[in-house]
Amino acid sequence: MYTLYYSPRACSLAIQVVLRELGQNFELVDKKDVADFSAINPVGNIPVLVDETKIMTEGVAILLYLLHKHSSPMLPVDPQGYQSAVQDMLFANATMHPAYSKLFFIAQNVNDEQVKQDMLHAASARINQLWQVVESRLAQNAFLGGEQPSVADILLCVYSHWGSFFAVDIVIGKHTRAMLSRIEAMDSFQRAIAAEQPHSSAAL
Ligand SMILES: N[C@@H](CCC(=O)N[C@@H](CS)C(=O)NCC(=O)O)C(=O)O
Repeated sequence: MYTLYYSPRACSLAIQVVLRELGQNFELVDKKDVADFSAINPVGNIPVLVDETKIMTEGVAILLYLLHKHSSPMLPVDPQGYQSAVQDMLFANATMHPAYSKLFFIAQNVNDEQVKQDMLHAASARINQLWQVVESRLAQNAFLGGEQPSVADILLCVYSHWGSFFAVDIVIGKHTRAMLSRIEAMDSFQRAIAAEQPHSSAAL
């Protein structure tokens, strides 16, 4: 039995989707309901996954742990397939996620409205450049990993919602929008979103 610490619609959503894809039971704990979250993760970030007594942080490390432990085809075992899957996960988690994180940082820390807007625009230009890279990858395949959803697609789908929190123009190409729609339609994704609602009675 796992415990997943999360915030609604944050990057922890991808961990929950993968837990569901792997058929695992888990308890969800909203970070805001924890009196002293720094005792769980001194960095202050979610996701945090607890497996029995083992406390795990950093999204990709958590995902790799789960995919290894439950022998998922979403993590190929052949060296080339493994490398590609991890590269795509890190593109999402270590390149796209930080690009979006800049929007949150600017919105929270820049007071001058014109400067804030200029910085948000610059940050969104970088995000759009990254979505173009995704778009060119998806010209041939339904998902980044091929014809089946990969963990990287799930991560990107979670991040793709964050642009709407800001007055920025995020441009996502048609192949990418089709991929994101397919991920959003997954039962695991829908159930994960429902379970994050306050006082949700959705079955975990
Ligand atoms: N490298 C970290 C980044 C995690 C991260 O930035 N999480 C954000 C939410 S998406 C966070 O916890 N922000 C602080 C907060 O929500 O209080 C990981 O992949 O786990």
